[in-house]
Amino acid sequence: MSPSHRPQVHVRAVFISDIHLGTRDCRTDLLLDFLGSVHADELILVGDIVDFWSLRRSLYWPQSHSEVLRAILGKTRQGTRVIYVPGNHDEPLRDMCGSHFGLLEVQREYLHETARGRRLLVLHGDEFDAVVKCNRLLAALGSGLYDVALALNRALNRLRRRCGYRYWSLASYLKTHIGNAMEYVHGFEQAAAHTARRRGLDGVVCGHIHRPEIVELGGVLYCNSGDWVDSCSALVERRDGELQLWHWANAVSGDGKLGLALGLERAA
Ligand SMILES: [Mn+2]
Repeated sequence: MSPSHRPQVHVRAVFISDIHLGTRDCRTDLLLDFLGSVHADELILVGDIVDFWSLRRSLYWPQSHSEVLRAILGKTRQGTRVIYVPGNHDEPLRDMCGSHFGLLEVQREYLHETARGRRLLVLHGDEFDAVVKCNRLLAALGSGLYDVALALNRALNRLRRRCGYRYWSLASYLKTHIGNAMEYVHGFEQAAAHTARRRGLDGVVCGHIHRPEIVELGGVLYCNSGDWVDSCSALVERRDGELQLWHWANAVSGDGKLGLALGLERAA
């Protein structure tokens, strides 16, 4: 069935980040499937949607990347309010913060209130890099390794797909199994939670580190919507105000699709 003719799950809000359109790593197939399956009152783009850095190095823009932008803009025609919070890879758009284009608006950061009255600060998260990456050498080493891991991941998954196995992320495996990467993640989460706490809010929603999460940290909620390179995840607020992480690679591989459609999946 084409996405436009499929019944959609209706949710209150969808947060997605780190799509990285303009790179080869972006999983547009899964993202288009997700966007076609979900109707949200609000769609909040939490940065690194278009990767201007990568586009500046080399122009890579297949048809499917235009289709993603069209699907997002198409949401506004279905009455979805779209809020675009640019990240560091789509930094040029930060000049447009405060602009409105019909139901699409660009914001430097955004305050989202859930149906249960939780007030969440939404920002991409590169704001915390200065705090977290005090060791510049480690940061440089880390991003170099990350590129190698992504390339390996791509090759491995091509092979796995050909052999009929389901998508598996080497990058996220490495990130949870390397001590320094975990230290970075921990530092990032603490910095984000601290910011929400200091502003007297109930929580924070970010992207940037490509690591989906919902966790309570020192009295505030830390949420990360993940990415569409590895984890292919979205943070979703259901109509009853419950926040969940939806992992779309698992959902389409067959073992979670029905549960997602019925809204029966457990909270993350
Ligand atoms: Mn980023």
